[in-house]
Amino acid sequence: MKLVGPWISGFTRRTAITMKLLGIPFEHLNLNAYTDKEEVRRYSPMGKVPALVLDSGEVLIDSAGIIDVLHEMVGPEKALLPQSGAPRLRALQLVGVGLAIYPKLSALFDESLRPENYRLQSAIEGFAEQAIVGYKILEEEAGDGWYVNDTLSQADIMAVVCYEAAAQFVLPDVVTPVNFPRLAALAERAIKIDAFASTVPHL
Ligand SMILES: N[C@@H](CCC(=O)N[C@@H](CS)C(=O)NCC(=O)O)C(=O)O
Repeated sequence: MKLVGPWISGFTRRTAITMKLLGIPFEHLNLNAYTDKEEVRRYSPMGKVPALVLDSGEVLIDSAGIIDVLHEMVGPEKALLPQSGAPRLRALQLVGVGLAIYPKLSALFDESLRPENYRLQSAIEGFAEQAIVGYKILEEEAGDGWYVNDTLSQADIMAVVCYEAAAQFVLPDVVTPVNFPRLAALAERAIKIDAFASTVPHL
């Protein structure tokens, strides 16, 4: 299988972390949706990443659907999501918060690329405010271990992906270990694991 997209795409990174944790081998095609448009479109006609090219040649886009298929490949026992009930609901709630944060980071990053007098300050403030509400939820819900049943799940993966992208690139003055100590500790626990350490994002 081939995974198309760069680690700076949080959606691609969470997919890659999932594949590595599940022991599903893949070839990484480090193609950026914005700077490698033509090449990305060879695999993903709409230019979206991540795209997973299956061994059959079929292509799947959207990290949620891709991860669903990956979980199905390994079966519910190994899936990085509790199988049912309250733990599953909690994991999906937290993943939902992360999935809502990340596009705000992308929007903030896009705004930062505009010449200063073309930036819309109200939009920048709005995106940041929404993202920070999300980080506060993830911070409040974090403990000393992993989020759900102290077993690493999709909730931890998405929270770490969101924390690192903001802390390193998009909101480095706000999303700090001082303001979000539990998220910072979660990220520290995660980075000791190869799936996280080997997918560190670079601009
Ligand atoms: N919901 C999608 C979002 C994927 C997404 O927005 N990817 C961005 C890069 S992080 C992208 O492909 N941007 C290019 C574009 O939208 O044209 C997912 O979870 O995979």
